[in-house]
Amino acid sequence: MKTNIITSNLLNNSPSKLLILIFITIISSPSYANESSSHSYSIKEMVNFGPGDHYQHAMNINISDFKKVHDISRRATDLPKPLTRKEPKKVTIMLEAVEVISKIAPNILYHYWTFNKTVPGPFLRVLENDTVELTLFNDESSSHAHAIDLHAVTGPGGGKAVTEVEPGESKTLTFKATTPGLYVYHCAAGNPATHIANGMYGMILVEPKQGLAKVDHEFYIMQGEIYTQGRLGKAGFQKFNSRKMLDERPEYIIFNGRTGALVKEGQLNVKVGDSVRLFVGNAGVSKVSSFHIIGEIFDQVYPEAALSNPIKNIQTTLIPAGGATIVEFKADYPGNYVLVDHALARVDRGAWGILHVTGAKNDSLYSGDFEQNKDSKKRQHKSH
Ligand SMILES: [Cu+2]
Repeated sequence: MKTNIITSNLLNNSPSKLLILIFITIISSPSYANESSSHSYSIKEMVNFGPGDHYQHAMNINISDFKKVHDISRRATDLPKPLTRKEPKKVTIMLEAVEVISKIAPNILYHYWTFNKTVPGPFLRVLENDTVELTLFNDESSSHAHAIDLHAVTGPGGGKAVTEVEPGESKTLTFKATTPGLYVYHCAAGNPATHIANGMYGMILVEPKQGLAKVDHEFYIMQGEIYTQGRLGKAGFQKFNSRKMLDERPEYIIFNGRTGALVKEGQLNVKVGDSVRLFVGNAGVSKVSSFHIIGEIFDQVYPEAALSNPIKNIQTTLIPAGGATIVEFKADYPGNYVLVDHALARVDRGAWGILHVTGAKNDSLYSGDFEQNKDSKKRQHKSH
């Protein structure tokens, strides 16, 4: 590693820096795949060509300095009702940047950075042409400055340029919500990727003047990634690993902040015959999501959450990193339907949830012997 430091210093003035760096990386690349060698390199040796130093975020924090949050996830049902007014007005929004300790999974703790102590942050809902006055306060206990970039904003940094706040400070952004759609917002202070990976994201819906069609249920879902020092499932407090983030290798890919957030008490409950609308965002910070519900066809999808051109009868829809989609369908048959990113190995990293449908069966739509199917599975397992 010493050679690596010396050579890196020499390289700073060399025109062929990049080529030599690639060579050095190949011959001396530390392996984080092996847990025991994860400290074989100094994180500060990592090169950075962008604004904000990602490696400065692998810090030693004192867990007791931060608030504890029992459940980091924001419920999928936790969003404002459709707006009833038709005229734009001035809307005031307060958001708090708060760093907390909470659980990725039982026994796995993480230092989350949040808007309002949940992941995702609050679902914001305004009307086309509203003037939004958004104040961001950064809690005194924060280890970093924070800021907000809303994709619904036209202007420098999407709001970041006027909202970067040190711990204990607050600042206000005023913007006009000119364009209907569903937009991601996220922290953009320092090294934005790090702030997003740590949980600072949410969505804002700018409703069109005429509103959206009435449905029986609306839900709020956001996919995110967590880059922990320990491998998937490793218990205890897990530090952020910026090297894994640079390599785009998250250990956890999750819906609504943690594993299991949309399961059991967090599941989406509807009845046969109900119309359903999902607002689904992808915080990234690296992966594109292939959003799908197993056993359901989306009647209508607003690709990339633009409200202009919905398309019909879609199986799986793409959600870019830092993008969103709106899907609508009717629940036709009772049972459990699994929400996934159809890059299906990600299910094992946490990217799944349950849509639970109750009501009468319709044999003409679907039939078979559920019980017998279970038995035959058991037999198969025995024979192995
Ligand atoms: Cu931040």
